[in-house]
Amino acid sequence: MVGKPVAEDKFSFGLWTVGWQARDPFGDATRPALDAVEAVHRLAELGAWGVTFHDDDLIPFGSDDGERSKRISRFRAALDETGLVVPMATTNLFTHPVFKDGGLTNNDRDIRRFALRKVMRNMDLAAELGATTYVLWGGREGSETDAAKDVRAAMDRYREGIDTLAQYVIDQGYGLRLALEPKPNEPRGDILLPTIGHALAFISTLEHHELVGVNPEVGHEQMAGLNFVHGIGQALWQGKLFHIDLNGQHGPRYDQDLVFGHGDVLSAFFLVDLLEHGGYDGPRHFDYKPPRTEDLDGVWASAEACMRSYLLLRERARAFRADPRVAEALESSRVPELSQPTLGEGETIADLKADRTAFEDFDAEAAAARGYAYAQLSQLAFEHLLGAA
Ligand SMILES: [Mn+2]
Repeated sequence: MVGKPVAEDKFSFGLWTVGWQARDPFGDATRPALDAVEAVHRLAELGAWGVTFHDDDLIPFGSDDGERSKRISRFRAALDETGLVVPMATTNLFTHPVFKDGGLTNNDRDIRRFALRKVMRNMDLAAELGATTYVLWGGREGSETDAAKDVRAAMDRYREGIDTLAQYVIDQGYGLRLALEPKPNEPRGDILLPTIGHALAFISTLEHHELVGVNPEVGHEQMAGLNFVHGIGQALWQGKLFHIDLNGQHGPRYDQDLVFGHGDVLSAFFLVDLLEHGGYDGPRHFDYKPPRTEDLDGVWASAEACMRSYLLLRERARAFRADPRVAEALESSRVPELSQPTLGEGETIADLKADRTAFEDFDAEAAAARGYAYAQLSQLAFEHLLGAA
């Protein structure tokens, strides 16, 4: 049985998740606006540890300085009262019509400069509130026609933008790392840096690449038909999993932002197993949308469901790892053997070429006949997931 979430679980939610009023391209809002202070209190009561925000979630676009400081003070007071932390913050470079062609890669130079300033201003607030990760989701960085965007120039500007922001963090002495969030499409027809792989390749070209990692979202990779667990595995391997957005998705279609686990549940099981046993100790951040059908009670039920789904999957993953039959099955599948280097210690290429057992005397037919026993291993995982093992 799993208990109530505790701070050590590091569950965090975006203000825009529980605060989503459920406006979609076809329909109006189905829920009233939710006050950020109320959100902080309710999340704390449910056992969340952290809250995250876009600048405009907290301070409406265009607010004057007085309004701005009033909103920040109220938010701060709610954090102090509840003990909730702000592990991450991000910028809204997509809602206002000025960003209809993007922020950092907009064809209009003055809009790119405005976007940089908007990010910097919210980085100041993020640092002030103790955040350690700054997410950049370039939802409007992209195009609907390939005639509109010189992708090579756009990548130059994207790099210039991220390099400038990383330099700003260094100059200000902020304890922030930047995390890029890939998404293949929606709202743009095609979005730049569409997958974890694209983002990792881009990051390797940055001046301050050590300060920049990724914030992958379950549904975003699954929209592209990709294996999220493999993407997270590679991000971890490259030391680039700075943050993660957990939610649910049913394969390639619009971005569903379902409750965590309420999509591809088998993938969610292996994801939690990887996060828990793969050395990730960052926030377990939920970036989902309470279904449009729900009233406010349903909003809180869905937030609770995200955390409970994670805890249930964590319990199942732990049972899977602790089961001696699983250890045996992993051995039968030679999973641990993959951790053994292919060349021996000190072995040279000449040694490999001289090793007749590696090639000339290698019995490919016999090796090809070996079964991997993955069917048995896979079923054990499935049974643990269902609590049947
Ligand atoms: Mn999403």
